Amino acid sequence: MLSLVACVGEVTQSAGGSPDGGLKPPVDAGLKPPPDVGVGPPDAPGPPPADAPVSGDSCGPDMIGTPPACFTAPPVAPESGKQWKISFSEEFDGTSLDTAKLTPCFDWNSGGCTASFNTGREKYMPSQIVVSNGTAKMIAEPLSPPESSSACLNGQCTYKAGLLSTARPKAQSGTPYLYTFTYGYVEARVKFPATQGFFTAFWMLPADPTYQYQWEIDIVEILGYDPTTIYMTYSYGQDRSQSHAVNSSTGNNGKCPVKDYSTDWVRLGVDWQPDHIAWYIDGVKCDQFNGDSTTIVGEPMQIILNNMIDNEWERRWNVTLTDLTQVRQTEVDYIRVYQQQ
Ligand SMILES: [Ca+2]
Repeated sequence: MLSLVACVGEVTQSAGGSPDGGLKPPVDAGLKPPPDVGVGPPDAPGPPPADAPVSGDSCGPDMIGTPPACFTAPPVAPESGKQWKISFSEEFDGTSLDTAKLTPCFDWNSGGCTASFNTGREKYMPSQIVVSNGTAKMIAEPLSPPESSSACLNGQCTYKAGLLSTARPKAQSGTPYLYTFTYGYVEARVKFPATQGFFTAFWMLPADPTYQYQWEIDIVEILGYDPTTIYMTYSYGQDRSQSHAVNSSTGNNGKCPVKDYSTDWVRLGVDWQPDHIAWYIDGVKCDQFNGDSTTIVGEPMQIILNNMIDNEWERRWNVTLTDLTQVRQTEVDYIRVYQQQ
């Protein structure tokens, strides 16, 4: 289990039902812009080929939306009589973070933008999010001088890192969540760093200001030393005391391939519905947890994508940084939520 320590007060959260608890996001040094799988093309230069329709009213196969706003369809068909609709989409097409959609701070951000958890090395800072060329870069790099904090390893934050979430930008001021949803398919397309000590997490918690989280959906948790194992976990029940882990061990991704996912862009998604939660990597279904209203969370959730450095899980497994000067980034092409209507 993960211990989340807020900057303010000693709000301890168990953030992870994973067998080892580790929650945290990565950084990747990917330097080339990704082909964007989703949104339609920018202004088309020049006329279309003679045999192409001058104007289309359809996004084409395996896509949803209305041109030019076309998005890759979820890897699962909607229920009979329903359609997938985009409910949330951040494509990072601008030149800076759109703070109306995402905040670079944790939900539990009283006392500053950043609270860390798992007592890793990282302090989250807005400066560590860079948006350009259609992607967001979440940059993890040494923090100099270090800053004292009970939320960091040995009381000292020695790294600064990036986080993106749909949480409340300023919890103390009572600002609302930027976005929450109940049921749907959520997906991010990312490139994460395969470097020992860096950790990438894409996950969801209830949008509950009391912090009394009963549920947690870990879409993925990735330890940088092993880019082939993508941990997928659902925690539920009283205080998240019960869990369903897709992975039985390292080198196991349920029904999804075990391979180095850090070498290219990867689509990471979860389909959360009233009677099941299913995990997908690059559109391939890895596993499904079946349940009902007593075991499947039915309240609004927030989305979090973040990096950790030498978190508790990595320390326990002795897979921590080998070089305290390393700079890595996790790159994000988009974060989307689709819902059935
Ligand atoms: Ca993009």
